Amino acid sequence: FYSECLGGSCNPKSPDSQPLIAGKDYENEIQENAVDEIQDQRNGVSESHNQGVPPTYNPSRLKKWRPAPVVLPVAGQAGEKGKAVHIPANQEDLMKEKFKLNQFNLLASDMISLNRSLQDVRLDGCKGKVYPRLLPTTSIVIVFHNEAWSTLLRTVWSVINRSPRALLQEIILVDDASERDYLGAKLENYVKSLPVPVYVLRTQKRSGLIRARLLGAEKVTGQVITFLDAHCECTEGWLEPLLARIVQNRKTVVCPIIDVISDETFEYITASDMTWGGFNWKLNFRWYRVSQREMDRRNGDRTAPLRTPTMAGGLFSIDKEYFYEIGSYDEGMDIWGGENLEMSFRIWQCDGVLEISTCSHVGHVFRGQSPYTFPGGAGNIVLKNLARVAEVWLDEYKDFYYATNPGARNVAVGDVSKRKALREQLKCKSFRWYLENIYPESQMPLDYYYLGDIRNLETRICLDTMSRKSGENLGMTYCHNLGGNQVFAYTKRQQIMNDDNCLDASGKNGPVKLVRCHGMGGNQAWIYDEIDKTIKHVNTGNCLQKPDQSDVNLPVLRPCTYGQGQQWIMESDFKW
Ligand code: LR7
Ligand code: MN
Repeated sequence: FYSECLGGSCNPKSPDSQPLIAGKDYENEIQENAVDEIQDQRNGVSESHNQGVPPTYNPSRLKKWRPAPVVLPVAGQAGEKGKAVHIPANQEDLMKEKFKLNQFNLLASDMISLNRSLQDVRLDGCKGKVYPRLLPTTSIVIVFHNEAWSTLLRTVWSVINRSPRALLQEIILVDDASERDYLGAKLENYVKSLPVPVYVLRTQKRSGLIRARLLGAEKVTGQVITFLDAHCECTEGWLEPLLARIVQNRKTVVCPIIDVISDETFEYITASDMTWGGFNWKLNFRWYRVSQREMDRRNGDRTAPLRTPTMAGGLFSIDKEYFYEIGSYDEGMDIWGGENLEMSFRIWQCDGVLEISTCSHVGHVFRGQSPYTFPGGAGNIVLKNLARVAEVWLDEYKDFYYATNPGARNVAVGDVSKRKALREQLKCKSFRWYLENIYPESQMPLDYYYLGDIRNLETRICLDTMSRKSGENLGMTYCHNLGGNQVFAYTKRQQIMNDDNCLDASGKNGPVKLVRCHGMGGNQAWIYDEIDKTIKHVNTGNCLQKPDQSDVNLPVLRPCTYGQGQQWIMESDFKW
């Protein structure tokens, strides 16, 4: 069932062969009473996002499965059970040298078995869950550019080792014009020896992960497409909960919890189940704490699937037909970035559901820096991809994107007419609807009076975040009219915010800090008086005032005098 080690690439101490699944392979078995089973599965499923009955699978296409066997640790082998690997001092130079190749500790990765064991990191409540006996098959699509051998093949082996065999249709590797020899013939030969069908496709030229995934998706013969990055490790029971959600509603797109594989030690570190995906004004994907609203919707059950406003993008399962129905990916996006938000907004706005299954855990090597080139420049490519997202999906809220990313106004977004037509054709809802219904906790304010710079009447200088982080002081500098750090929204909830930070004061005389917006008023509530032009802090009753002589860049809070030093202009004529 499992093949021998090949090509010298498997460590003799940790055989690349795993114990066989005893008994029968259910691969080709189709249940005759499948219809009844599906009906059973649907009972108790009342939480359709859509009105009425959720669209479900054609039951005759589902397969009976049994869990994959547990991968046992190998004594004496580095990194087993997900433990950290420490490099001896005398190999530190080599380690540093190798780190540069992929921006992770390649020396450590190469010491770990391709089949390393991991802990069962699931919540206890997950371990006892019973999933439908019939589930769809899935094809795994993994795209890569210059990926390391050990991380790529460990991803592949972790899929093979921890997926029910009957559900694993095939693994499709898409090489996006890598320049490393071992990813050529050696890889093709190696995969031939694997116990499941694994194919290697190649883009003709560097295409970026979005178009590479589209190429891979075209070849999928399973019913569900599961995308993974090329440096992942799937844990026990990762697949079943993903597929089970899709069976209940084929318009559900499901992500696992993405655990952290340390880029320094390759330690497997469990991520929080209380985190979901959001985004800031710059349209950077960000992890935020799950809202109380969503916890309540799940009746506090942390093992229940979590509705997430956005996804990280690399790891998810989607019904293949639905993938195309809903517009696959935007082919106009290059290299890296933005496609995850594009897909998240599209799913929610066009009547789908995006979830994190908190019972499914897959590790991913998070790294500090990208190891590869971005032909055309990383900044421009990402700005362009995100501008396409903003143009097609954000409606009037695209102003926030352009306001905080002055550079984005100068990039050529290309032709977005096809994507706009898709949005029309699918009769998708507005971004406002999304903010109101799916993401009320968003950092983009639903209603606001003003978006622009805030200028002191006396000194004519502008409030400025100075690129400071949450918890640091608000600053001021000369007005540059470009937005960015000088753009603020005055919201209906009385916040004055830049991106996800709000002006916040806790003492009578300040200082005024930038603090992550909490949306609860308190120290973050301000009243702008259009006649007096004062910005009054609600809690202290004091007014925002130009900086004292002592620190010319630090606005202060003082008793209101209504003088010019306390008057602020919220007027600008930027063209976002
Ligand atoms: O030109 C390229 N061609 C490729 O094939 C550039 C990249 N790639 C491959 C690359 O080899 C890798 O397998 O694409 C995959 C993703 O690139 P990474 O791993 O360098 O980037 P990342 O992990 O930061 O990517 C995250 O954001 C991307 C935005 O475009 C994608 O959505 C990735 O899939 C996504 N990864 C995850 O969601 C894992 C969790 C990270 C987070 C948060
Ligand atoms: Mn990645």
